[in-house]
Amino acid sequence: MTATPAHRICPFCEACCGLEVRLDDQGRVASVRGHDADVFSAGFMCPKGVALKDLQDDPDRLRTPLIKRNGVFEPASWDEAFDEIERRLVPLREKHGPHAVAVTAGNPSSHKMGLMLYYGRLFKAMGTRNAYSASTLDQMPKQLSSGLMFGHWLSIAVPDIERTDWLLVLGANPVASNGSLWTVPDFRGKARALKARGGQLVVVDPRRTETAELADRHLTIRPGGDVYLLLGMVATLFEEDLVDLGAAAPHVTGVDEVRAAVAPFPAEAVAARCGIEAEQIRRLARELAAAPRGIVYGRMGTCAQPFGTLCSWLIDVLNTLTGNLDQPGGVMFPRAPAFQANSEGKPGSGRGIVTGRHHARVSGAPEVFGELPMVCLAEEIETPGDGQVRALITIASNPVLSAPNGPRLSRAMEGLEFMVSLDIYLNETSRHADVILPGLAPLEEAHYDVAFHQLAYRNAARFSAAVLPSPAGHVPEWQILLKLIAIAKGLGARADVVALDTEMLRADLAKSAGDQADELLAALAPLVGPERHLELALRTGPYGDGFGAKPDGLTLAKLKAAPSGIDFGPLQPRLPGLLRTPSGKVELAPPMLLADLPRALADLQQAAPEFVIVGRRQVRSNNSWMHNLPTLAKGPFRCTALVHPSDAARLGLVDGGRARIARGDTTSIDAEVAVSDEVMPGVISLPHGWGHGLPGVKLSVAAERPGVNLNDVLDETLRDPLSGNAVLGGVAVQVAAL
Ligand SMILES: Nc1nc2c(c(=O)[nH]1)N[C@H]1C(S)=C(S)[C@@H](COP(=O)(O)OP(=O)(O)OC[C@H]3O[C@@H](n4cnc5c(=O)[nH]c(N)nc54)[C@H](O)[C@@H]3O)O[C@H]1N2
Ligand SMILES: Nc1nc2c(c(=O)[nH]1)N[C@H]1C(S)=C(S)[C@@H](COP(=O)(O)OP(=O)(O)OC[C@H]3O[C@@H](n4cnc5c(=O)[nH]c(N)nc54)[C@H](O)[C@@H]3O)O[C@H]1N2
Ligand code: SF4
Ligand SMILES: [Mo]
Repeated sequence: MTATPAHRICPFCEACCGLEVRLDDQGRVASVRGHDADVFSAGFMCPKGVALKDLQDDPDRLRTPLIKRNGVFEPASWDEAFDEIERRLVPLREKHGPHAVAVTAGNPSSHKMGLMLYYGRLFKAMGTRNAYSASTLDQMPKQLSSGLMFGHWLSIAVPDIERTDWLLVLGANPVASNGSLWTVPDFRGKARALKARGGQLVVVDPRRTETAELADRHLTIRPGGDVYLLLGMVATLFEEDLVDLGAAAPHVTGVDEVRAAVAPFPAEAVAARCGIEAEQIRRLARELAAAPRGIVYGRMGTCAQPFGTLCSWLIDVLNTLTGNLDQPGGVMFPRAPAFQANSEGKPGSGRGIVTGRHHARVSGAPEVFGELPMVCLAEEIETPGDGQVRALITIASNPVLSAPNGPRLSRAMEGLEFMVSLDIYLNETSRHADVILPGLAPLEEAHYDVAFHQLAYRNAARFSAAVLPSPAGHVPEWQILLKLIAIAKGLGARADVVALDTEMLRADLAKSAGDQADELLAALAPLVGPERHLELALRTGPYGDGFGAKPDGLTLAKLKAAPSGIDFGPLQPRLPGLLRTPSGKVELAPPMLLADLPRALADLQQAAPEFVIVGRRQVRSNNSWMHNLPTLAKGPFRCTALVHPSDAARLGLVDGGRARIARGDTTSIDAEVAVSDEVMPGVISLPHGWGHGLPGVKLSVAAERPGVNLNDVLDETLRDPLSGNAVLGGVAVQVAAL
């Protein structure tokens, strides 16, 4: 075993734990553990981090490109694969135009530096309106509400958990998920510290989750009821004269509009619909207002529902109205060392954001943050006519399992003229591809977390060098993306992509730095690719050396010399400099959101569905793709449907038996039942990302216990109309014993 461990930021979830990797004498991974000295995660890790070893060693992980010939995948050289793509994609684009090629980017795209820094460039080079990502299965509502309120899609306020006194967690399960839109390794430890100093943790969730187990109080809520709970809380603040904006007051506009808008939603009017008594709703509002420092935090459960954007907005309205916006112990804006878009440009105001610059051809859904809703992809492929999608490029994306109505997407993909998957597995989605291009394993590449330091509980920077050498000739993902960019630009599959990268950067710099572009480019030499972007971002970032202007400032070399990372301290208030709204204020009452309230009021008059399904994240699982790693796959079967004992009795379901879960007459799945009062009556809970039993998939470990795909019974016609986000919970189903 090697004496000195290597350090690697875990690429699997948003917590970004610093890990310590030891190799054996043959250069194979011997052990993975938490890196105690890591300035950000202090030794914390979860079982998934250990699975880095399994991922490295997984014989099913693809090591060479595959080309499908006569329906059979054959290994191919990189040149053959890129040539094939050029041969088939170029004429297709010439004939049908750029919108005929759709591109999807999935979750791991934000966890690998090479993908994160280049997939947006591919979207742009393709010039297609058919750009899709996991964002519209996930967090687009929060990005939209934050963009409207603060002026930038990435100005997301995160809980300052270490200094708060009261934390309401709504529709999130950070003990299992390790946090989302909130980079917070060891949530459990931080929650315990909150309680130890006399603070309170309150959880609102249809299920008594691992996080609820830790809470001082757990309230169950009817799935989809959050918008009403939140409106009732905001209304209570006004009715009971509890509004006090504190230090943010001079920077906020729209308080009176919010007061008027929430008046039709007093706690008593919304209580039945969310299944929380009016007195409890009022109590939550009072406690938040009374806490010296308090926070409302919401995540997947509040985003992936028909009123996702309203929920996301109301959460920040509550934080703002109680003086907890941009204050220690409230929700605050990180200032990441690199790539933090809202640290760039003129501080204090900007252009704000817009949506609907174009619309989906079939549904008319508005473009949001440059993307169309993932739930619209299938119909864009199926529906003939001008602008029909005929080719697809998936980047670390498995929508057949991760998007509602996977079977429909599968059928649509079969009808494509051409499909390319950048993926490390032959799985439920990539099996439909004509060419699969595998990325390097995480340990074979350097990493800086581009995305998640922008959402972190504390300001810090870490860099991981590659732990293992990359196999000879393997093209790294940033170069794969550049190859596709070269093909899109007509430069051909054999283009020198490193030179292309330099030319693209030179063009960017000419826009941002004018005359100094060449000088900057020279200063960045000899770096290329992602590390060159990183060096530029660090040095021009908020802690950077400004290329010599601040000699003590940060450079990539300094970061590399600090294997445990560099800490920049707790979050600091950033108003008003952070704002990029045209008004230069926090827009508490964006017209687009107020205009959506009548829809909520109309829905309030409807009866809630009797029996609904929700998802369930589990510690040993990560979305759709880690069930092939033995260390995670072992143990009890986890793709079980939780039902409350009262529902089980009513429906004749027994623990360990099977249930048919159906939506209407056409779609159903059969799942193993686990009877438990963990879930509230009227709700069935099934994890997502399973269903590996499809033909043509090469996942030998996952295939042993494939589970069923929750998304097979979800409804792709449901979405939050503002953000386009899919509805992944609270969907009405019929359940029967088998
Ligand atoms: N019902 C329901 N559905 C959900 C959710 C839910 O809560 N309920 N959650 C949603 C959310 S939040 C998200 S983010 C999405 C996630 O859904 P997706 O964005 O589809 O992401 P994953 O399911 O993680 O699949 C990742 C894909 O990337 C591949 N991959 C893994 N590592 C690499 C790599 O290093 N390089 C490349 N090129 N490929 C790689 C995997 O093999 C897999 O094909 O699922 C969504 N779907
Ligand atoms: N172990 C593990 N970690 C992960 C992932 C994983 O798959 N496995 N995925 C990663 C990804 S991509 C993401 S986006 C994050 C997500 O991180 P979180 O949002 O923290 O994770 P979820 O478990 O989806 O939490 C959603 C919670 O909402 C509840 N819920 C469902 N419907 C409703 C509702 O209508 N109202 C309310 N109030 N609650 C509701 C569910 O019971 C669940 O407990 O996790 C990340 N981390
Ligand atoms: S919590 Fe997330 S980042 Fe940390 S070890 Fe687990 S998967 Fe990796
Ligand atoms: Mo996600």
